[in-house]
Amino acid sequence: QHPSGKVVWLYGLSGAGKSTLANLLKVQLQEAGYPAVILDGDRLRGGMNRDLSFSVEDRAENVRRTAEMACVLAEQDIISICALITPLTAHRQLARAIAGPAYMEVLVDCSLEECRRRDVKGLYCLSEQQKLKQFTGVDAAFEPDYQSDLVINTALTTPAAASDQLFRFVKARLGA
Ligand code: GGZ
Repeated sequence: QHPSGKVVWLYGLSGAGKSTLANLLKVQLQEAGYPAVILDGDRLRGGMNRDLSFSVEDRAENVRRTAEMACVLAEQDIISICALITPLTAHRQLARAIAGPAYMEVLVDCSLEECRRRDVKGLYCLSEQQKLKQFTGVDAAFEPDYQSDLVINTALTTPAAASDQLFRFVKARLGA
């Protein structure tokens, strides 16, 4: 039984706002006294997962490793905020299967057009110039699921309001 260990799985397109939301949620949880850590896909791919590509199979392995890590942390009453694109329904099913009842799935929803407009890291531009292959939403599949436990549209809310909504959702799941 792990009463306060949870796995908050934020998924969505590159540029949808996963990392921003993860950072804001972490601060709110910590201020409320809950130990929380961020497992960010982009960050982990720089080290632990640097052997992985963006093929469907390697994305699954990326998800598997991250979910296993989150599970270990949940067993120690830590809330893991995972921020990975996790593009396919099968990828999210894998994360859910690993994390079990601790898992909560949050779609960080934002249209491709808006992500392209933001283009925080210039990746949409690179992909347009064919300099980046298998880019999610452009030439690699993305399957949003509007039945996810929570759906937050970051084009329609401020980061602060989105984070408040997410914080309330997680707190309710903690029974707090
Ligand atoms: C998607 C890519 C790609 C391709 C590099 N497709 O927005 P970012 O930059 O900071 O985060 C993205 C990150 C995606 O890694 P994940 O581990 O979250 O993806 S997955 O869950 O699908 O395994 C993006 C950057 O890596 N990036 N190339 N081709 N994102």
